[in-house]
Amino acid sequence: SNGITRPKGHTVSFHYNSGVEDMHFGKTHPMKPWRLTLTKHLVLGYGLQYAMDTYVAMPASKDQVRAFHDPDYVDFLKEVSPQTFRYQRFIPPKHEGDTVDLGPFNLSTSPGADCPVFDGMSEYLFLYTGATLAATNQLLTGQSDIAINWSGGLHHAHKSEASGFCYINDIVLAILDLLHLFPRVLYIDIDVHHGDGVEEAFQRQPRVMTLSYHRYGPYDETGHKFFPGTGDLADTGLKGTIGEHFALNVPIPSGIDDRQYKYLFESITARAIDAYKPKAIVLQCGADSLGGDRLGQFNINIKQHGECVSFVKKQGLPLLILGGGGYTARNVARAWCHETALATDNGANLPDRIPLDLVPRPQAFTGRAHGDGMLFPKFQRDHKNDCVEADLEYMVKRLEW
Ligand code: ZL4
Ligand code: CA
Ligand code: ZN
Repeated sequence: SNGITRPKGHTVSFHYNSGVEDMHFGKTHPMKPWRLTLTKHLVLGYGLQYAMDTYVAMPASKDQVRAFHDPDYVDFLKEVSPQTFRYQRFIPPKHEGDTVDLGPFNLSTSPGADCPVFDGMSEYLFLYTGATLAATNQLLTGQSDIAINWSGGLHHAHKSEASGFCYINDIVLAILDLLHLFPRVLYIDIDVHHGDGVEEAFQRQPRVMTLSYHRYGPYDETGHKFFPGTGDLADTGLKGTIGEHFALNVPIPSGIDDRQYKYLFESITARAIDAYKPKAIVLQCGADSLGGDRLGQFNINIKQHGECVSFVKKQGLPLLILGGGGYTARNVARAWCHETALATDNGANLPDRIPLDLVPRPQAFTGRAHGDGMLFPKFQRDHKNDCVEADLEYMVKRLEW
């Protein structure tokens, strides 16, 4: 036996469609759907499918996506391809030093674009969204207590605009569905980037509290603001509306370590849950907050990233677990596999090495290609730690109410 068991007292479901894997945003674009292949193979390699219900996701329908997004934008996303994409109007670059030509809806076929139009893009978008909506439905029907979609969590997409590698905001769609049943939903975002799209969508809505932890500072080493440049401590929802005070932001300097992150995350999250008393939680688990990430600037280890998931799970509320960023693929797969194990109470059952006799065959799968099974790597490239302890303490104090 592999030692993997089903959790006692709760049901976990895993939602995925391998159709998302074959996509390429472009040769050197940091977003690699291939990381999802690695994650899937690690999860299967350890036998975690035996601990949960696994579902092949269907693509979302246009109607489902229209619950948040502009109908014209939805039509465009459904139809567009690199062959048919045209620059319909000139839109000046949004950021200084930005050389790419942008087309409609912040999309582009230029190689430097954050949100390129690529082959198979439409299929990819509606598949990751479909998986999130299927996971959400499991929570709504009570068939799952925890539902997981590692291909979702695309928190930057706006109502009628793509942004930061995100085209459809599956998180907003999920929360809108959850609001049909749950009076209050808490959204927690541990991606290294600010969850701006989700915050914006619910900035007037007291029934959703958004809480994002993210890299934030006046300027980074290159003289630019860390993307997307929003999420100040003082931003707490749209002033003058009933949504004010229902957005929380935890802006963090570069290089934060496990101990400091644990202190911030656990004290602030606990106070938010205590005060808000949510009836369901959506957790975006962006893995770009790990040390050694190609785009991130934190020094968090997989162990601490996973402890955030365990801390939220411990609250015993219906929980939707989503992916997000993560640009050093082997670490993304290690983290999300580890967190799948935590969700199913198998955290202690994963050996350091993948038991190779459990690897699905036939398969050109080796331990090496999919990470060496080392769950808690020591990261090589550390970021300079700019965290002033007094500032962290101040943030916790300020966010208490
Ligand atoms: C790339 O190498 O900060 C895109 C994007 C494409 C291919 C070759 C082109 C080289 C890094 C990023 C030129 C790249 C110029 N290629 C990219 C202001 C920017 C405009 C675009 O994790 N240039 C924009 C978005 C962020 C900006 C982060 C995080 C998503 C999430 C959830 C989104 N955008 C400056 C950068 C490359 C590229 C290399 C890149 N883009 C890094 N950071 C950004 O929160 C999924
Ligand atoms: Ca975040
Ligand atoms: Zn990110």
